[in-house]
Amino acid sequence: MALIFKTDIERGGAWRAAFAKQLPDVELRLWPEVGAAEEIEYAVVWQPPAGFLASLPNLKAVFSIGAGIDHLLADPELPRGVPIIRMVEPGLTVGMTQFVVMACLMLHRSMIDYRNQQVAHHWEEISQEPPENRRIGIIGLGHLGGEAAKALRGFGFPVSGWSRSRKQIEGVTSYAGEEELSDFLARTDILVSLLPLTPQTEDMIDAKLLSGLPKGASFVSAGRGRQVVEEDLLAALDSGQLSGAVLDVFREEPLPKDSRFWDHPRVIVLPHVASMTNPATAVGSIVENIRRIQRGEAPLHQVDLEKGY
Ligand code: NDP
Ligand code: OXD
Repeated sequence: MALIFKTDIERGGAWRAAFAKQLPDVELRLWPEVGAAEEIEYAVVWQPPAGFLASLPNLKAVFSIGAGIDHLLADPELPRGVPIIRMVEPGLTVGMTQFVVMACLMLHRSMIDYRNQQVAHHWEEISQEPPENRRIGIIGLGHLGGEAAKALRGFGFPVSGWSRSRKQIEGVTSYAGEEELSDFLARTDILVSLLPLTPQTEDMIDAKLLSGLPKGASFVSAGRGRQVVEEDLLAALDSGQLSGAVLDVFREEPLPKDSRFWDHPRVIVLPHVASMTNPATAVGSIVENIRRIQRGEAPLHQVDLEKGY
């Protein structure tokens, strides 16, 4: 029995060490050293080449190294009968909570204005709203969104979230479904996107959605770039409908050198680093699922291919 993993070269060593410790009975192979394809039962991958997974005839599960699985669905030959498991692991969750808290605090505490003042060598105090006047809304109140929401509550912000199904998170107002989207937007001063990329969420953050926010609201983009109509976002920033944005994901990555986002005075650009899977903590989640599969039990966090996440 073998497990193949495909990750960036720098982190390959960390993955191998963590697997060797926790999964001694399984032979580890680091892509592109595939060896005998029929021996591979598990694949742990990020952006595998199209057709690679289909070339493994005895695959029992595919583990995404990231929370998003759009990189797998992009493969037209993805074997549909094999369970796809998205990444849910403590390191990735903590990292995203930190990122969302950091971005919301930067927007709440006028850090974009202070950065611009620093560039201009300008010293001026900006009046500060208390947290209870800054309503934060998380679009995509799933695993990562829910944990971030709880942390934001701790700072005294009124927090709400929007998802397909209703959530019960103490102190967090849950809005669900298309019919509640406009009410959710109307009470949101900082919108945080943590949606997965699906046909329904692609291009969802457009001029119409942004115009549903109160004038001067701000935006944190940490889901996927293709959810955002970038021209509409720029227009909202130019007109003052949005007062600022912290952007971690883009339609094209790396962000092209000539993108207007780089020099926009109301924008902070980050190179898709909101959170990363930590091999040391992720391997435990993968091993737990392999053991479940070996016992004939259903794996945790299996992707629903109909829903696309
Ligand atoms: P989950 O599947 O736990 O959460 C997704 C949430 O989005 C769910 O609440 C779901 O609703 C909601 N949702 C999906 N489609 C719709 C829709 N059409 N309308 C309304 N709500 C919808 O995923 P995670 O929280 O683990 O991850 C979310 C995303 O974050 C990932 O898919 C990835 O794209 C992104 N990500 C980005 C990172 C970065 O570094 N920038 C790092 C990690 C993740 P419901 O609960 O009702 O099903
Ligand atoms: C993820 C990511 O989906 O890093 O985990 O974007």
